[in-house]
Amino acid sequence: MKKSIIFLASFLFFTSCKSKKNTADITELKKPKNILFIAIDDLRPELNIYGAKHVKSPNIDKLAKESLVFNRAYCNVPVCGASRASLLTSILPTKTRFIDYRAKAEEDVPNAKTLPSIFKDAGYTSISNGKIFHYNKDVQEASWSENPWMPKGGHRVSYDPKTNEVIMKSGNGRVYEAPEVEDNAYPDYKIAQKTIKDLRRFKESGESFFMACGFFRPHMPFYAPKKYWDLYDRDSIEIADNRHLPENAPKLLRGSGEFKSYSFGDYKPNTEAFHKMMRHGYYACVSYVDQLVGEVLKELETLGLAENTIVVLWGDHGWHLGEHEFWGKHNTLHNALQVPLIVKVPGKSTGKQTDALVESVDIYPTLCDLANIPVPNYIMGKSFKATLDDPEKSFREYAYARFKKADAIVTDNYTYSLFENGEEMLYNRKLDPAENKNIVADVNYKEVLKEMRKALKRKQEKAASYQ
Ligand SMILES: [Ca+2]
Repeated sequence: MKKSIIFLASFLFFTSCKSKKNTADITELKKPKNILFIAIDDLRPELNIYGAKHVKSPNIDKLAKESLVFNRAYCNVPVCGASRASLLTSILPTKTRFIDYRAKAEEDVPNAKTLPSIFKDAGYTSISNGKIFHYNKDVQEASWSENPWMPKGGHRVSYDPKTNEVIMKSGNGRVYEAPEVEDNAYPDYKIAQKTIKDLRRFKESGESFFMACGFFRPHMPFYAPKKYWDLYDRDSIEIADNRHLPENAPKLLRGSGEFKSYSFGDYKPNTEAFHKMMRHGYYACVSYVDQLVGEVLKELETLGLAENTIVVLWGDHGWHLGEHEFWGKHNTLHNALQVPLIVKVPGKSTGKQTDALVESVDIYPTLCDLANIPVPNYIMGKSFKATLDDPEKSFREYAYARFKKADAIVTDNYTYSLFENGEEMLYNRKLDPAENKNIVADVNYKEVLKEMRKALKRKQEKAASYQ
């Protein structure tokens, strides 16, 4: 009898301790977390953390050590404006919505609530520095607490080493530039500095923030201070080994023409020297932006804000760096669709990688989930918070993307595209990771093809569900 009373008393004691702990946990969860959303224009997942040891990005590497790195993240539209408008509204593209770089959320989905507007309504100060929406004024009033900030001249800033002056270009100019200047010669530096200034301001005021910081590079032109070019030895840069169209390529499969709007100086397009120069320039710009990302993250730590700030680093779409003799995005091959995605949730993520398949539209509901903010019921992404708790957990089976004349499905093993003229592409990426052979006509893949067509139809129906 006595024993059982002691047992009961101990039980009650431990139960009460446990429930007190739970209450503390819940209070902690309810505490608003800040968001730092870093968008890097045209950054493909060719980074040290993705096995590309030749790319020098020590600051992104450092962030990855405290984050969950997504090995299979995909954009929903492989072009700047549309990709961003889709992510920031968590609505998928259709034939008439989020078409190209000119896509604006306020025109394509005027009644949708943007991700920054959700946070703003929840009491956060929402800030846009640099390139977030493609057009600064897109959904400006609803989304941001202050007018979106852009450095003077936007990305059209060049440096003239002869006159020692920063010059604004009217056109796109030459595709590469490597002057002996300091980091502050280019607008991305100013975007980092403005973000740092805002972080200091919010530390002072104590307000919760949704801070979006969008860098221009490594989008063309490849302009970076010479010291970042000097991190790479051009002779040892490996160029694409598949400088040809895929076997059985559909007629409608095209590369991007964007690079042709630049001049190439002494280089002749698609020579070996051109391939090396383009890769060199791209890598130099990645390293330059990496340095600036590092400065922003360092400030976050110095201010003591890091432990209460969720950090997302995202590239808006993939990029062909000479594969198939293509330069840029603008198609539904894997290289144009896969994006880098790194999510740091203090106290949760610990430098792991996940093979869970996620789409850009999933970022919106995940951030809301982490901040305990309800989302509109029409959104098309879903929260991958459970994957942050357990990186082994699978998430989606199919990712969906579309660009102009093609819709696409990506799975762990396959990439499938259906063009508007009825042509199809199917690649077995386990056997053919570079997508060199379209196997759509191979009878051995009849069942796979059937599954892809069905998956695509379901995704199209989903995309059409928002009116
Ligand atoms: Ca872009």
